[in-house]
Amino acid sequence: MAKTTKTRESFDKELFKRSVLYNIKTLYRRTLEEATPQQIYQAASLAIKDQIIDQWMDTQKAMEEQDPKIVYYMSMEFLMGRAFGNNLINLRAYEGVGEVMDELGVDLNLIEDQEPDPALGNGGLGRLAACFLDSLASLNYVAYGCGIRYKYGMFRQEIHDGYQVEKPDDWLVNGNPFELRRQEYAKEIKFGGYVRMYQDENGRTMFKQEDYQAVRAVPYDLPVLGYGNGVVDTLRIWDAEPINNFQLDSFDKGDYQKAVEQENLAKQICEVLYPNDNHIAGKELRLKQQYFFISASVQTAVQKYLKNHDDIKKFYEKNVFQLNDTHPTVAVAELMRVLMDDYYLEWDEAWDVTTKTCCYTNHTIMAEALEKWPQDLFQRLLPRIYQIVEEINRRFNIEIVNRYSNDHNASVDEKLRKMAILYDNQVRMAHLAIVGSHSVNGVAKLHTEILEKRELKDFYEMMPEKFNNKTNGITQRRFLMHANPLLADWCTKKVGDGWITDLTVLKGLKKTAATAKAGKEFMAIKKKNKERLAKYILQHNGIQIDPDSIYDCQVKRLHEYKRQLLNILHVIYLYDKIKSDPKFDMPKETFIFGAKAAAGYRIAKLTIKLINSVADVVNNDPDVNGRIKVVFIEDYRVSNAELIFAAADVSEQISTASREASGTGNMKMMLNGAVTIGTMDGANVEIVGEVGKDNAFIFGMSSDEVIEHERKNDYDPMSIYNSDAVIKKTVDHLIDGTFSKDKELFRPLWNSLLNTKDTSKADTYFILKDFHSYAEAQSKVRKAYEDKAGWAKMAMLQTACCGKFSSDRTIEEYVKDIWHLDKIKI
Ligand code: 26W
Repeated sequence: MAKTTKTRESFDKELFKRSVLYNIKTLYRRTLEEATPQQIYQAASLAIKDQIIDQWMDTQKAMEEQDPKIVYYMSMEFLMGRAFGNNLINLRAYEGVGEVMDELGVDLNLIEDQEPDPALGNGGLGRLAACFLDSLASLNYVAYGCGIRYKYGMFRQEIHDGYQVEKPDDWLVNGNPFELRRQEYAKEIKFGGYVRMYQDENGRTMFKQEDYQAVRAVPYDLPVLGYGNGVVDTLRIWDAEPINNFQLDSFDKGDYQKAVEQENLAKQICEVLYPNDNHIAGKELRLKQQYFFISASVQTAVQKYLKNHDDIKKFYEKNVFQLNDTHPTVAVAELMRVLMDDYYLEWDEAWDVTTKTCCYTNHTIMAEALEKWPQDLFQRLLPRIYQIVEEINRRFNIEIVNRYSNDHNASVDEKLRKMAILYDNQVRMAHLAIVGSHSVNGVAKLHTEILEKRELKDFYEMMPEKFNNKTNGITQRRFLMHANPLLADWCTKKVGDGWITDLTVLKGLKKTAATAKAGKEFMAIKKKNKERLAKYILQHNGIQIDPDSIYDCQVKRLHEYKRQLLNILHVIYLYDKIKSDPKFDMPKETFIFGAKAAAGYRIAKLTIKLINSVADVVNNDPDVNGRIKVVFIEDYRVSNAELIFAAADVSEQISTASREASGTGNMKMMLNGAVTIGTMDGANVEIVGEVGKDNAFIFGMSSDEVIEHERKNDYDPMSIYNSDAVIKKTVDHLIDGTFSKDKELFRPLWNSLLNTKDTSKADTYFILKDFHSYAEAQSKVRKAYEDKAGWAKMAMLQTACCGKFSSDRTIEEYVKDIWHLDKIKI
């Protein structure tokens, strides 16, 4: 750790050391020698927090003086990952703290490992939110992340006999040293009851929710540090508490039942993150979670604004709400409610403010992820909000009628059917989000195109001005500086440290990439990172892998559309090749998987079992002779992801074209010098655009081809199976006992490819169709890897060309096109 993490001059090592020792003493009545690593971690965190608080207060002061516009990033998920190391990096104190720990005889890595991963998110959408906060603070913007303080985050995954077992993620057992409870900002949130209408003394019609159940929303603030700029933004996550503690006399008043109910409601709301990714469960509790954190956040934003502004009609000039997918969409109606019921705006005035404040990002086209709520449930839980949604819908329907009744090319009925917010006894959240926002964006060029041309075509035609693309990005501070300090230092040595705040600086490496010497250095670093991962895998999985083998990595949520099954079928195919031709020559290759499956997703869980079963057979077959190895890394999460990205040679991005909205793991691997094998899907398209098609291994159908097959409904995997002996043999290994004594065990996977009962449900993700093209791309990868110098050059080019994929670039685009924020000066 040399140049890159060089500590700022103002960091006072002696003061920090004293502070750690003092904290150990006052918190635990212990000396350093007596303290556990967890206690040292807590003590060191508090010492860091002390420094953060000063900057946090300075940021608040600057905000009050400069009155910049603020973005509220509203999201049910923030997959922050560990804060300790990241805070040290952004404080520019990582190296200094490392030295202090050395002097104390403490291993900094061991201390970092004491922190549980805050995993308040499922996958891509939640991690994107975390990268965005890092970039916002680093670029001097004032931002609030608004979310939920789940007691249990994403479950911990254990593998028992090859199967996923979910264990609760009790991330708060030892407390969270970085958080601040702000009970003075608590808000009341109301559910249920009915709406009473009456005239007030000024003759205004008023709407009042009565006979409701209430909970108290209490915010906890987490600091979000900008890199080296003294800015500290806030992630505000809400916890639920009972409104009034159990009062004995409520029993006498006949309120006993209600008191119990309210208490239970408060206990439930923030209990656990829904572990579904790209699939709705449609549970009432989830809608409660949504309204809970949105109502609290909207009330807060309005009150904060009115502290130093008097015209609520100009709220949008100083505030913008970004809705992270449809999950926070009740914000549209909640803001309307607050503006009308609490601040007496007329409908049109409130609507003007609301639509100018709200913006919506779509993150998926997967039909099963589209949020729709049963109308009666929505109405029962949120009676006033429902009234407002009804009125938004009524007015929007009139707009549709006005717009299309004289249009001979359009049928008004069809437009209403396709676009109404309330339809078929459902509340369609995406439609509410689009109608209530002034900006609708997709997360990669291809994805936005698909939204405009297909998924949201009618909306695009009616309001094209709202639509725009914002290709996702990732933060280089976490995914290069923290994840891969060796490579970070190497980059700094070659092109200076400007890349830390401007990733395009890395394009300076292109010249470097041409030299053999640089290639050797680059691959030597890769090797070190591969050894680090091998050590982790040996410790956690008990499997020995060879750091000289190709590390082929697919780490992401387990989902059929992401096609982990295609990957493992290809391994099975290679295994067959080796078995039938003992001399089959290939470079050693390790296939690394990491993935959590939603707890109720049967096929996904069975895929995990299959990967582990294939690993058992392949890894222990003497005929294989170490040529291929398969590893499933347990409990994939941000902290071990960092180790994997740094060590990857090959980045598997093999979703069925059109299905992966963007992907961000693809960018993290690229940044660390992994070469992509992938389909032309999501941001892969743009990755190829940057690195050039000769420096990526692209295969499979295009998104147009996929969509065309679906339209014509003419894909027949059975005919492929019957006419292609290789595919038949490979697929039949699922049911011939090769990987399980119970031949029926993997039958559901076989059926998912070749559903004989309902052919329209066979191989919906085109695995067999893309199989040969994938196998061929894999064989090209092996060939390319054998040319050591050529590979080194290609790997370096990945790092050199990934400037576009910094979340700093993404955030600047949001600011310029949508948010129009002001930078603050500290
Ligand atoms: C209601 C259940 C549910 C939960 C999560 C539905 C949908 C989601 C997310 C929108 C799924 C998600 O994380 N999507 C991913 O978003 C990333 C960030 O934009 C993209 O890079 C991924 O391609 C996309 O799958």
